[in-house]
Amino acid sequence: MSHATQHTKVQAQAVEDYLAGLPQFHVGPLWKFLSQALTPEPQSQVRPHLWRWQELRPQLLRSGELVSAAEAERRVLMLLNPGLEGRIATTHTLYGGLQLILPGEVARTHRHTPNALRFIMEGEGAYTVVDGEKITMSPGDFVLTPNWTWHDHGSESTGPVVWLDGLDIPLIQMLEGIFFDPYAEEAQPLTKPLDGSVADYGKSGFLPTWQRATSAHSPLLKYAWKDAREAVMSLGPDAFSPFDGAMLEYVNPVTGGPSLPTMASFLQRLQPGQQTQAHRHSSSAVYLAVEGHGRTTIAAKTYEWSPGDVFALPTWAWHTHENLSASQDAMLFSFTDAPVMKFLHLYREQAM
Ligand code: GTQ
Repeated sequence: MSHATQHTKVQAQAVEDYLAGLPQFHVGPLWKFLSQALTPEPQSQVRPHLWRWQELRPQLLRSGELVSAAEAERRVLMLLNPGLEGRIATTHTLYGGLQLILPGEVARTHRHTPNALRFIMEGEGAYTVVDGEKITMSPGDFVLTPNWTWHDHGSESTGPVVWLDGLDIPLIQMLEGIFFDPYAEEAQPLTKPLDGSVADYGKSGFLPTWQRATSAHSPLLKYAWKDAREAVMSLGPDAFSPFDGAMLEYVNPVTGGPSLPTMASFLQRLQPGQQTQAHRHSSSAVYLAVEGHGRTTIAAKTYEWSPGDVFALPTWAWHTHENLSASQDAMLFSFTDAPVMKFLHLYREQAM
């Protein structure tokens, strides 16, 4: 063995011993981890995944036979991303769940720091109360429960009511910003007019002059399906995106910004036969198929959807949408974490 080789071996052993001794000081060598920490682009643990309505609806209804809303507080099947085992997460920042409320039930009043949104999937006659305002819910309605607002849900329906919950739980957990408060009573008092925020802020193009809310979230707490659908149907060709089709954001009518500070929500229409061009962005999303039949290709894998199916889009993943019907429009609702990324100057978008 040459002197040089022996020196190298001694040196290598010294480095190994040195590294083995570091953990006791709670330090680590960046030079061993730099390339895995600072990757050229995001390396998402989130997996694209589609949850089938046909499979989940029976599971949800079964939960209604086994667990009451009173026992559960919220009777929800969480949509758990297969790449994020052990976490309450649909993407790394967003949570989606299917909530069921049965006739006569009340899901008791509470508040929490995560923001919530709801998109009604099935059933008439349920309501939610947000800070004293009772809000009626019909299929397709989009409803907000902003950060720290008191909310309870109830049903005056004769059948099951189901909606998609969207919350920023994983993001707020990561930020260690979770606070939760139960209300002293099951239901909170109704202190405001029924659907009052819709009366005040729900007519596009008009705002009250006397009172103009300046909160971080939209003062409009419900966006009715009829209005949203009409708006997306009447969009002119100049407003179509080659990447998203005819797409509208549910905005805060006062600021034009996202309806919630952490989540942006959208309704998009794909015309019969339409296939969008591939793009990717540094925001993750949860989609709900609302109408029609189509497929979305995410990172070269295809997910075929029909109404009620939900799918997760990881950040920075190439994707295209296709309407598989030659005669019917397809409609997708979605919510994303783009407002957070934009606020932090981390938002990027790329066309293929
Ligand atoms: O309806 O308040 O899916 O607090 C998760 C947590 C729904 C709700 C969820 C919640 C709610």
